[in-house]
Amino acid sequence: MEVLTTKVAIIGSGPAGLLLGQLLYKAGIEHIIIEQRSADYVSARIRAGILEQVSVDLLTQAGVDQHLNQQGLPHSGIEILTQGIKHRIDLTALTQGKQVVVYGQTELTKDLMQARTQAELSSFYEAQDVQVHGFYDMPFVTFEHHGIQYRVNCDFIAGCDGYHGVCRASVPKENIKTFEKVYPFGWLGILADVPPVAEELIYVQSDRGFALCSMRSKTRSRYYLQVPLTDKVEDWSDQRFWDELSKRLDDESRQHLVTGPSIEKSIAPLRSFVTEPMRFGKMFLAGDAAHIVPPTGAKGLNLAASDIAYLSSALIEFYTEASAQGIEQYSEKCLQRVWKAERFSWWMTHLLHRFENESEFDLKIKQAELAYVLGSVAGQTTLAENYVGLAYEGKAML
Ligand code: FAS
Ligand code: PHB
Repeated sequence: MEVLTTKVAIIGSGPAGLLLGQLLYKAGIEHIIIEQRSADYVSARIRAGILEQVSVDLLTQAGVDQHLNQQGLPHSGIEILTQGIKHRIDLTALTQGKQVVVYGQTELTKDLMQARTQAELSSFYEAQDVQVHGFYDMPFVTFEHHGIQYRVNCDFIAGCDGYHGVCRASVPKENIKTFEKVYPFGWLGILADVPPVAEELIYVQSDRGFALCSMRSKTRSRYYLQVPLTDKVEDWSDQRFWDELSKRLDDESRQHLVTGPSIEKSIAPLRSFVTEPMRFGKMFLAGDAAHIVPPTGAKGLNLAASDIAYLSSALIEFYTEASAQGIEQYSEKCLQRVWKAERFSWWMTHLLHRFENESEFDLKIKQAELAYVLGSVAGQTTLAENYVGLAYEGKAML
């Protein structure tokens, strides 16, 4: 058994784990990342695409914004298509100058991994049988790597291991409460090297179901269709995808739609999920390990970033100012922002998707709600300020 010692053991090398590692490194705080998958697998995952301004600011603070500044696409508005008509939400005008940046999570992960390699920081990829122990008093992590058993003694464990990770699962049931809503449909996503159908994202509410027209660059597009949970990705040829997307679009967008072979196609289930609290003694949960949102509000990756803003700030404060205030407040501060993002993501999903058991009355009310939001400055403002990202509560990294 190889025994290692560090200050913070980070479980998971997704955006949350990598960003925490980068911020701790910048503050000179020793840590290790332990990841079950290979580095190639992690860096190839295709997921989110929208960064809130506060997330961009945090990445700048972490010193990994060079590629983002060159390749990221600032967007000052989004379109909502309903009943054949597109309504632009002027995000920047409605939020006193804020915007979002279109930048793929895949690129962000590569930027963080590259920074980590350049700094020659300690990461264990393809770690097997990762287990967390003693997190209420003397934390340590065990795992196997290339046939060698390891034990990592640490001051703190950061559970950045996603929804299916080991950290949350290791908390005694009596110490944790979870809240969950599973949606009766999924998102079929396609990535294709074709120019986007429009300059800005189009969120589509149609009788045939939700669709989303997004992008990764001016030559690479990302599209989603709401599909029944019973669908399998092999049920969907590229042609069937393009035909269905086209049916959900308005005439103008349909004419501009450029189709082509998919380079990735997958179906993601949709759920709302929150863990309370997010700290268990000397173990913290951050990102998808603690919460999941339906991607309709583009909040998943951004919530991981805000958790890490609080957690990195708390750990830096602990080691540089010998203060445990940030640590004590971590869970409460994160959950205030998490629940507001959960609400917004639930609201956008409810408003824009078709639900099987909706009555005609339900549909009329939903249409009236959407008409009010799109037709009122107050309604548009509430959508805009949530979409660009609410301010961080209290002291965070920024
Ligand atoms: P992640 O899940 O990204 O990373 C967790 C890491 O921990 C993984 O690398 C995993 O291999 C590792 N791990 C798990 N168990 C482990 C163990 N026992 N030991 C060691 N390592 C372990 N968000 C959006 O905003 N927009 C989107 O369009 C969008 N699409 C998505 C599509 C899919 C299919 C999924 C699953 C999520 C999507 N999300 C989207 C949300 C996504 O972007 C997450 O919010 C983001 O990846 C969160 O990052 P992490 O918290 O780091 O979790
Ligand atoms: C994406 O580009 O992957 C994306 C954009 C906005 C969303 C969800 C996903 O709300």
